Amino acid sequence: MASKARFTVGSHVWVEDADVAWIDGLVEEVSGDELIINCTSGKKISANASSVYPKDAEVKRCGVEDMTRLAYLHEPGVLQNLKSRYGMNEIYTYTGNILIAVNPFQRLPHLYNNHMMGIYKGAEFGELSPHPFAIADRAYRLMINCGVSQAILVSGESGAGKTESTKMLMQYLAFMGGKAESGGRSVQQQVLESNPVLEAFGNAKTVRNNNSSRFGKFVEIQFDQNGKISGAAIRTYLLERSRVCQISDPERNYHCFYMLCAAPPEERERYKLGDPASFHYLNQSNCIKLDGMDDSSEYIATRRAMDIVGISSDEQDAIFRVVAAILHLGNVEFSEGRESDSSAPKDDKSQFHLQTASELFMCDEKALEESLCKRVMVTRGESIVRNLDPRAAALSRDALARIVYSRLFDWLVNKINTSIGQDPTSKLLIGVLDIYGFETFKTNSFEQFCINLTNEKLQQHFNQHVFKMEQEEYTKEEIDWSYIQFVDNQEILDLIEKKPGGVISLLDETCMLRNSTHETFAEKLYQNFKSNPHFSRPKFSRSDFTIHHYAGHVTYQTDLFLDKNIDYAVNEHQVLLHDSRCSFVSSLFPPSEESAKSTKFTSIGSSFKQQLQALLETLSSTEPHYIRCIKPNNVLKPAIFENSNVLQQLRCGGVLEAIRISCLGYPTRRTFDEFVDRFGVLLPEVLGDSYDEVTATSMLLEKVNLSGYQIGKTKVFLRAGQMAELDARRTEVLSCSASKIQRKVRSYL
Ligand code: AD9
Ligand code: MG
Repeated sequence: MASKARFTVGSHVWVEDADVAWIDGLVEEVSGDELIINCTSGKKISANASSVYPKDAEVKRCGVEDMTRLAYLHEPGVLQNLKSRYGMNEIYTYTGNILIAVNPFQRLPHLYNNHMMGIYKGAEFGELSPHPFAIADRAYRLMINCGVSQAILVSGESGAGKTESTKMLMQYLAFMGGKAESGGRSVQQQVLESNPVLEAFGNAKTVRNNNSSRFGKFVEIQFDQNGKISGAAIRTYLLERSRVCQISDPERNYHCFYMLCAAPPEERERYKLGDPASFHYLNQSNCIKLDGMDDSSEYIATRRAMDIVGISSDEQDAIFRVVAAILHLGNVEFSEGRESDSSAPKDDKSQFHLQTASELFMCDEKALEESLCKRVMVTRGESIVRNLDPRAAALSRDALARIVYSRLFDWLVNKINTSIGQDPTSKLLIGVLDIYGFETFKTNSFEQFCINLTNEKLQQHFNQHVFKMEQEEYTKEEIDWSYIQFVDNQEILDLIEKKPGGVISLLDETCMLRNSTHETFAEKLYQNFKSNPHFSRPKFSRSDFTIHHYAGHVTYQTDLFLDKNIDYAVNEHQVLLHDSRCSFVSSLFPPSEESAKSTKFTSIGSSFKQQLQALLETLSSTEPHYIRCIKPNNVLKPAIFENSNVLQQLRCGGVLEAIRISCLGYPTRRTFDEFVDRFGVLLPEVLGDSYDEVTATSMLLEKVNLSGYQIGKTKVFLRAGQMAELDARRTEVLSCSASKIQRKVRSYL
């Protein structure tokens, strides 16, 4: 967004500042392109006009509800608007049809009660303050009136408020589409109660969010012809498996583990559970308790939610038995066995936990031990049993814990889906997507790679849509828009997912080759993408690679890419649990064709890519709506708004890109009325009744010698910078007449 504005002495401006991103002030001197700016903070800054933006001196302190109402649609203007609104607890703002939600980090219950839902019901979009209910209402109405399926895409970084917003959307849709049923479990209730169940098993405390969803989710709510909810389907994406066995301080494992340790005494006894800090999978971090979360009441609430979504009490018992078994499994340690390079449970304590785990899994204790400490290798039709050393046995134990947990999670999702039921006749649906935002950390691994691929794809979808909406507005106003260039990130997507030849394909190829390492993988990437402008090899690195994503450059560490991409249940584990006397456990490990060959490889990257493809296909058949969640600070506290942090998120969420696309066209739109009101001083004769609004507007624009603008049917459309040009003229005229008046006053004195 290059600044094209003309500045004069007295112009209100924004100028870049290293500390707070943008700082406002008045132009004091102009010499060519160099400006001296007297900032409101007291600083005097000299800056080139190209890094200075005009500031709308007339904008109200409370800001505007829709960014497109800003006279200047640029970074500092957008930021200032969000900030002043946030200061007044106005956490929602529109940018056209996009809702920006800034996390308040405090409960604002008056915003979300039934009374509020009633107010938003059927209200014209834009008539009431920006709100997720307004987005849900518009989606619902469009679906009913136009018979088109809708999708609401919620995005933002971890802790920004996606899941909270998603829950509000679902609450509103249940309110609109609920059937008045007496007794029993209504579909809408089941849909709502699926949230606490999935959160218990899929959410955890992280450094970024005390209730972080460790999976992506797309909830598809189906409606019948009368607009009533008739079914629902939940799709989940990439649960973070590593957390089950490995956590770092001060994070926690999945909530369900702590809940179960705080269950009523008889249940704890049944599962031989005690202090959570006595379990290896939980005590790797010092954080056991969470402020504001009572694990024992959460346990009861989760059980109740499970009842509602249709999980029988037998099934619930089996689920928690498996959760407990995983905790015990984690406490089995290994030491050197009798034979060299073999392993065995380290001591009585480990033996006890092994035995308890086998009881809870309802499998044979000896078989469990063998599945952890031995591997069967099949070479040329012959099976050879190989011992695992203590380190390898511990890895095998963790692999078992991870696969059981991820199968358990998938089971829950499937169960909820079958229990709520699908409506095969439904042609109308509203999908709500709550999926991880763009991530870039100090070290970025396979998870960040998949997450950023998701965002790259959603960004493409977003750009296409924003572009389309712009076009529609121009068509409606019957103005010419043909020269807007479309920006696309297809090349980055090709780099990642093209088959063959993209990063994922090359990763799969490497995984299938014997003796390959992350270094051979990295080498392959370097060779293939030497001249790709979206790829680079960091200096001095032997195995890292950098992708130039739309939201910035991210360097990935390949070390664990191969391991993390390979998805299979070790044959010994598969056989062991399939043979469990508990039908629930056995059903988590159905026999599969692959299980015969011990390590048949399926690629997580490729299957994730396919899942994303399917998601985008669904999305493309819907009318999308966007909510961009913003986390205003990293200390998770109310009333702190960090400029640079917010800007970075606006960039990653594509908000600035949307604004950029809009700036390529006609970012400023004013009804003729408003326009003549503001700029009438430039040509006072248009202020009377002699001219109609359209003529008055055209006369004003001619007077200032602007070109390239468009006169629509109800509005005037200005190119970027033209509003500033008009304002500069206005400032001149006003200050000129002010000094004339002063001179007159002085002459009277
Ligand atoms: V993550 O990617 O799953 O780690 P989310 O989902 O974006 O993340 P979440 O919705 O869980 O974030 O919000 C984080 C916390 O912010 C919540 O636990 C609330 O304490 C807080 N929050 C978010 N939105 C609101 C709100 N509208 N009102 C009050 C909120 N508190
Ligand atoms: Mg979440």
